[in-house]
Parts: sequence; C-alpha cells; structure tokens
Amino acid sequence: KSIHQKARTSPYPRTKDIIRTKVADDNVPWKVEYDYKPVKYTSESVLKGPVWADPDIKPGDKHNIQFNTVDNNVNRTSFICKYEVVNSLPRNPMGRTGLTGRGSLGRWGPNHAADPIVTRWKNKDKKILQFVAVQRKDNGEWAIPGGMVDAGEVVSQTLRREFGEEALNTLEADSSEKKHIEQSLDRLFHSGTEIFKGYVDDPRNTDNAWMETVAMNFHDELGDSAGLFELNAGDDAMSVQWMDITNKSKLYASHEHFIQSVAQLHKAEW
Ligand code: RP5
Ligand code: MG
Ligand code: MG
Repeated sequence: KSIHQKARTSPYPRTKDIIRTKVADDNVPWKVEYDYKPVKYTSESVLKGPVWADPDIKPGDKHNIQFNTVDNNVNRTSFICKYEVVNSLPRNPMGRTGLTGRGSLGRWGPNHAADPIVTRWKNKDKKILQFVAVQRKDNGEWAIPGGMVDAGEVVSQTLRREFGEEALNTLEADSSEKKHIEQSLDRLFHSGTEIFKGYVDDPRNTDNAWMETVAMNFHDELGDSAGLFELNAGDDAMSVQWMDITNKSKLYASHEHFIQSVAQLHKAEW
C-alpha cells in the first residue's frame, strides 16, 4: 500500500474531462519499461504565471530552474531522494501518475507544504483526541488546514499562517481581533512535535510535480489554549470544526495517515 493511489485518480481535481492514463500498480515504478503515453495537463491558472508558479517548460527546453537544491528562495529539494530530471523535467520519485505537466500545481518537482495538526482531548478521561479539521473548498473533503510554503518562508511560519487563515479566518479579521489571535497563536505554536516529513499522496500530483509536506502536532493538553479558539473558516476552507480522531475518519490526500500517528503519539484511542 506504499505506492501512490490518490495520485492516479480521475478526473483530475477541478476538471470534468481530464482523465489520467491508467497506470496499473505494477507499472507505477519508472524502472518498469512499457509503452507509456500519459495525457498532458497544466491548468490555465498555472499557465497564466502567477507569483507562486514556475514558467512553463516543454520537454527538452532550456530553462534556468535549479532542481534538487534551494533555488531563488524556493526549496526544490525532496525529502525522499535526489530526484531525476529527464528531458529538462523532474520526475516524480514515487512513480507514474498517468499525467504529465503540472496539473494545478505551481512548481515543477516538489511543491512544499506544511500541515499544522492542532489537537485537544474530547473529554476529561483523555481517550479520544480531536483535531482542528477544515473542509476544503476545492473538493469538499475534510483535511488538516495545511498550505503551501511561500517563497522565502520558513516552515514554522507556514504552519502558523495557514492555521490562522483557514481555521481562524485571520485574512478577514480586524486589527484588534488579529492582535488577540496572534497572542493565542504565539502560545500554541511555541512548541510542536514533528509527525511526518515526506511525500503526500495528493490527487493533484503528476509525473513532473508533486506535494511534499512537514506535518507538526501542536497539542493543548489542558484544553485551556487552542481548545478555546473561536474557529472560523477562511481562505480555501469552507468549514472548520474540532473532529474526533478515529480509524473511521476519511480525509484528504494522506491526512488519515498523519492523524493516526498523532493518536499513537498521545496514546489515544484509534
Ligand atoms: C496537501 O495539500 C498537503 O498535505 C497540504 O495539506 C495541502 C496544501 O495544499 P493547499 O491546501 O494549499 O491546496 O498535499
Ligand atoms: Mg491556505
Ligand atoms: Mg490549504
């Protein structure tokens, strides 16, 4: 079950008619040779060239992106390995996805994200953990309120910023609310535990662009800090709630896997 699944699903997110070329489990690894003809897709919003996106590259084109290194404030290294660059384009180290181009991802190669897993106990008996979950606007799935690491940003900033934007709606808060929120965030994000660092089986991944993340847990043991937050969905989240962590949770991308590790860390029920 370690090979990517969601990265091979169709239709491609936010499209109706972009259907990935089928890749059988056995054909996922690049070392398996066969007549592979993936479909090609990069979304209009990426091709328009916003700040968060790289320029378009055709196979074989000359370009000045430096892969497998930090290039112009963008981390293009992978947590998994030194990835291959074939015909000018980076190759997904987890194997084929049935689609070339970038889909809706801005960066060629790894697209780095950060996932803040904010937890509290449901009851005084400390059996069931809850985490702050958001419902994603793009597909309605429940997820950790994570987001992309901006150019020049450090991961600790991304974790805090994305939690603020998606779970507390800081983008629409007035300055006094913002000040209050920032004080609570100072306390909560002061110390966290790393849960995961690596490849995410994200439905947006392609043969040439993929998600990688650092997931960190920020836990409110006494229920007197994060536990008291006034949750307010914002930015790319349409709702937000404290969600019980159970083995029945169905979450976006590889997020189930991350919350399972959090349950284990705190010896909570699963
Ligand atoms: C997932 O996509 C990551 O784990 C993170 O939660 C998220 C980042 O993308 P956006 O929320 O910015 O779309 O792969
Ligand atoms: Mg966001
Ligand atoms: Mg997000």
